[in-house]
Amino acid sequence: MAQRLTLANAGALLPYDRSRVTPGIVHLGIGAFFRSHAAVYLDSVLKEDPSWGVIGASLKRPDTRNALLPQDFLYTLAVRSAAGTDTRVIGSLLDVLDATAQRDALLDAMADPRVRIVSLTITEKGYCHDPATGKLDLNHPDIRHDLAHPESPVSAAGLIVRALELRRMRNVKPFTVLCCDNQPANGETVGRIVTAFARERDAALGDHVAREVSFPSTMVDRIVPATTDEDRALVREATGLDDAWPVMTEPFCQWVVEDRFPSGRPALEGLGVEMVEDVRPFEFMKLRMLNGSHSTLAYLGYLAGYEYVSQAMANADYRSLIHGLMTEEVMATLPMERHALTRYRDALLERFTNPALKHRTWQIAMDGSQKLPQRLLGTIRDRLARGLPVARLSLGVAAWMRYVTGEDESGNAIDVRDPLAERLKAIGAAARRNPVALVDGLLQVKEVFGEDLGRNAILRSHVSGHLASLFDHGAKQTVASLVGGLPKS
Ligand code: CS2
Repeated sequence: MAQRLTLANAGALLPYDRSRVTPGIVHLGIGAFFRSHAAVYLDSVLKEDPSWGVIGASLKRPDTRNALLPQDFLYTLAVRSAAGTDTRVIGSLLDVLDATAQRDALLDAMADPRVRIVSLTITEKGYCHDPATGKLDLNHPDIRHDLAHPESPVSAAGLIVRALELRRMRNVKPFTVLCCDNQPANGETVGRIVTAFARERDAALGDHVAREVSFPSTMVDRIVPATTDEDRALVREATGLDDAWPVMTEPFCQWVVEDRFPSGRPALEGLGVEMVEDVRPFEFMKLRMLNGSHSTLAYLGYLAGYEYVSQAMANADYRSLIHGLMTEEVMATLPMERHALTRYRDALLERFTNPALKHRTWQIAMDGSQKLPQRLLGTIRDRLARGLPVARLSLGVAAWMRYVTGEDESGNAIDVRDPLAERLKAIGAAARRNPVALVDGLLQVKEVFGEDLGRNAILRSHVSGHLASLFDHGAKQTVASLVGGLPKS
């Protein structure tokens, strides 16, 4: 039996004295992504400045706290590629709170004057908003709860506003809110949501948030598959220590951040973080190129029986579809120079192919109703407005529709995880594999398609054509026929 990873046996591997590290950031949504991304940059800052330790929080589940508490919140970062696996112990996490059981401790940490940033990776659905418009959903059960019980909030917006209120009462400057989720203009989006929530509570509090709190936007990028038991065994083998929750990732890592931190920030620029004035062009590029391709690969890949992204990419037709999707359909909607986009595309194709990364198509397929608007539909909207074709993008949308019916190509149930899953499945059941009925039903889901796309005849005709093929011939053949019939990109 290997020993458990702890400060006693691995603390010496850290380039700083962990006992001197103090909290500067509270992070909401302490999943594998944050632990492979921002927490790693912060780990590199601590030698110079130990005031930027992190207190993490899970909003819904105790599992991360339970896994990391016995190992002093240390964990292993395992970077994987065809060349092998590199491991590193990360010590920037000082504590993980389970918000369901430790809400007051979490609010205290967020109100602590030493804390100058509250960052978030709570996934798209954590914002309790309408994904098509980006506005706070006042009917969301968590928001209703938090408006009725503002002192014991359960949503991220409720926690942030309560903590800002406590700071205001105690004369402590507000923290900066740093959104690290894949949303368009993510700072602006979370700013809009948090401010709207504060205004619902109290006009003066709303004004305070609107005036005093900074919400810089960020673009975050690193592919992080969910950790498996096989990964745990691999890490044990590599390090000789037992780690209940290591994180597995790729060599690539990118963080672009708008430099608006009135309460201070860690010195990230020396670590490769790009500090910019406006993150929007980067955000669009990433959401449309990377995440748009990812979702397309996830639905078409899952339907074809590919468990991992790299397996779908090994199918030449799928690879050609994704190459064409980016080159012919996405790139023209982005403001960057063509050669920069071509390089970005080539790097993505290589990242998706990384065979050491076991990135499940099912994992990416999750929460499609929250992801589609910014990943595929914005691009489609832009192209339709300019009269440009959307053959490949609309196949991604059709594959999502086929997927959310909840039944795969062999008639087996698909475990569809999505806040709208029940509604989507019911629309699928009513349509009974009739492609036009299915498209018509799902285009009415306004949270996804908005008013405009729901009524768009061109999109409707493309998507129903693809769906007919997906039902009749399956995903592999549909992809093959589409790429076979289009000019090579
Ligand atoms: C993926 C992303 O799960 C998903 O939906 O598309 O998490 C993706 O891996 C990251 O955005 C990469 O930075």
